[in-house]
Amino acid sequence: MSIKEVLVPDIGNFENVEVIEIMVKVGDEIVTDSSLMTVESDKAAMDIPAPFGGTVKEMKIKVGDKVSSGSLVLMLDTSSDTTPATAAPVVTSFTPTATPVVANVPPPSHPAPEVPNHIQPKHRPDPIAAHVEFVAGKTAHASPSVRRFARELGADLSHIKGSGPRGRITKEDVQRWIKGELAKPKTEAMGVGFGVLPAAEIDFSQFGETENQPLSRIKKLSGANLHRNWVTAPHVTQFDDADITDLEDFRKSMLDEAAKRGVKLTLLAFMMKAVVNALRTFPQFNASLATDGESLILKKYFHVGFACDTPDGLVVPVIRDVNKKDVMDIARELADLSELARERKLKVDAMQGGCFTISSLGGIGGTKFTPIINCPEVAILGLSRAEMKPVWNKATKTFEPRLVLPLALSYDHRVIDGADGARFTSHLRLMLSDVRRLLL
Ligand code: CAO
Repeated sequence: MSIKEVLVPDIGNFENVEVIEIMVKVGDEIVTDSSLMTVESDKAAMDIPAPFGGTVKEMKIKVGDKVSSGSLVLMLDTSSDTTPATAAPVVTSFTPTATPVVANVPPPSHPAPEVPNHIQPKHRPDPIAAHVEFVAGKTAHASPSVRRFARELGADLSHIKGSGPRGRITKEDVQRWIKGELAKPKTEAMGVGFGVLPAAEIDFSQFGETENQPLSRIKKLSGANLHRNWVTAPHVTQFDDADITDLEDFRKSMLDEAAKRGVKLTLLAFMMKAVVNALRTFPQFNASLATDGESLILKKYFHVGFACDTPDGLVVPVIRDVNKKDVMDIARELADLSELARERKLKVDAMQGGCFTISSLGGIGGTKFTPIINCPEVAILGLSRAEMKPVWNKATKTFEPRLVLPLALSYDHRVIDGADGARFTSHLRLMLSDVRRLLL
């Protein structure tokens, strides 16, 4: 066994300063630079670090004691210490390993604190640091360990009222403050940032068997983008129903001819044409908000993306110049791009340059959903499953069975007003109900 004395290092002009916190107790295993205790004068608090590691054998001080340079702190058994000492461990005449530094330099508008001459105001991490924080003309006193604790939890000491001697902030004060902040209504926290709580870390295996399945690259990428789009663009979703009975009859009548040309003529190809017609009529939908938020960049081209479900996740291939293509060409391209996407052969440029996106879940099912805008586009159209429904015919005063397609238009409310959202879907309804207009 090798027992050594640990003394208070040279703390300059600080004489008879009070021990306000002790971080170790008999039996503790400590390493070089572990915080042993905090002393506080009427001007500053400072941490006293361990000059070397070992096992605490005996404490020679207690909270409230007054100490000066050279005071005996504790007895340490250093035989188990493997950590390098920060200075030669001369036990009886211990030389401090680091010069105490002022961690928080006051802003120029406030008077400089009186600090011992040899304490240089420079920023450096502990181990020995004087801690006086000048906030709005007053000092916030807290020991380095409390300060560290507050920093780890993101607590701002300038907002915390100390309940310790001379208004010193204690760990309990920090905990109380954090609890208070968490209990505040979320809207208040939304003032700065999003005030979102970190996700709770839960070990689900405590409830039953689990398996960890890594997310695909596409899922990780699209997830991050969807999250950003969801929180940055204020979404509104406008719902509408389009009568596509005649359109569907027409599509079916064209299926054989399309098949002869090697094309599967789907509803989505017609939707692309209807969307381009609506984009021409409402140019603010074919736009992106400039990054400074000061202007709208209107696009004179009509590239339309479509959400494509692949085994690896969602991708959005883009069909270029839809306005210059007929439904057969569009249908062919839709099939080709979907196949490439599902075979993971889609090139990056085939997913770039979109002006507007269509997300169709019609082939799968569901009555309604609210799509997330594919920013920097400003709107997206969701299609759900078309169904036969009784629709009132004003002329004949009867209900007629009609094929009704549910539309859901999500738009960025910074760019598009609610009235325009409703006009856009009404226009789509009109286009889709009259195939002649659509193909003009
Ligand atoms: N209502 C009723 N039936 C519909 C329909 C609708 N709105 N849309 C498509 N269908 C039918 C088609 O007519 C087709 O029927 P047949 O096989 O009898 O001809 C069947 O559903 C399958 O269509 P499809 O899905 O193969 O073709 P599509 O052109 O409609 O869609 C694509 C292509 C790529 C959009 C689709 O395959 C897909 O991936 N959809 C998922 C998109 C997605 O995940 N969106 C969610 C994004 S938000 O997370």
